Amino acid sequence: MKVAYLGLGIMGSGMAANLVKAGHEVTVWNRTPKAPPDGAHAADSPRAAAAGAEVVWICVSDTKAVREVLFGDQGVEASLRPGMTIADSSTISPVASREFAARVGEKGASFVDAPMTGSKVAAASGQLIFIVGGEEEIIERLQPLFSAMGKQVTRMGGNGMGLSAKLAMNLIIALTYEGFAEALTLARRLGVDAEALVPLIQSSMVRSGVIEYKAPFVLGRDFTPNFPLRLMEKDIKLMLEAAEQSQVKLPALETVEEIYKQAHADRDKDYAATIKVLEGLAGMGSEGK
Ligand code: NA7
Repeated sequence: MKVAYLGLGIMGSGMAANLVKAGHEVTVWNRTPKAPPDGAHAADSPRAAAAGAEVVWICVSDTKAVREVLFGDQGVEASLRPGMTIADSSTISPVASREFAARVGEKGASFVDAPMTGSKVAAASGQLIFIVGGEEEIIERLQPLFSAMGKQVTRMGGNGMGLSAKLAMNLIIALTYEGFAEALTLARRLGVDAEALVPLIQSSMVRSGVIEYKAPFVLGRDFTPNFPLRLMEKDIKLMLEAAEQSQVKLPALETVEEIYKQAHADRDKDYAATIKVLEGLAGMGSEGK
């Protein structure tokens, strides 16, 4: 398929490269000029990348960025044609996403929200899980692209429903990691050997994929961003905004948001670095001891 891929960040670079590897004709654009993946063309604006594309795939930071890429001065909108499809893998507001779908629809183009779960490693290895909202027939047409980038596609309903489900999933990730970080901090303060605690956790009913993935990085004090803290903080804001709109109270998440605010200096590190706030409050040193 002829695809425009917009946004070559941590996730987008691997995803675009996998589309090329699967034989699709890919034109990429990134706000800060960047070398395209081998075999892809580069365009100098979203509008130029989208010209002539059957599908425009977006993966940028936040709601504002998606709005700019779609409807800004050099946005995709000017290149929209009936029959074109926009797939957005950015984690943004479900309400805004539905608004974007409606505006794109006025030009006869289709829109699906296709956020994903999986790390930088899953993006690079084509093992993402897509959580999708939009018309079934359109999602079916995108199947060759989903297969190139991921291992699973789950449709959650109409426009915005992929994002709504994704926010719920990330809520669990944020709280699970916070639970692990608090437990580890307390255990260390009590003199428990962290290297022995992690296998114990993973052999019991407390085990979790989040802990399995994050524990080696935390024990190795490696906070290189797989999922940057600033993006999880953005997602927490989206969850709390969605909760307010639907009269839901999320007291634990409100508390976790405070930890993220205190971790501001580490915003470009992995969200696992929020453990440093807890260690600081416990009077522990920079090595978590
Ligand atoms: P990264 O690695 O922070 O990459 C973000 C991308 O978004 C990167 O290409 C940015 O371009 C781009 N960006 C940011 N702001 C804008 C604006 N205003 N206009 C155009 N492009 C912009 O994020 P990830 O790849 O980890 O994650 C992407 C999404 O998937 C995010 O919603 C996650 O929550 C899930 P830059 O290189 O800075 O010029």
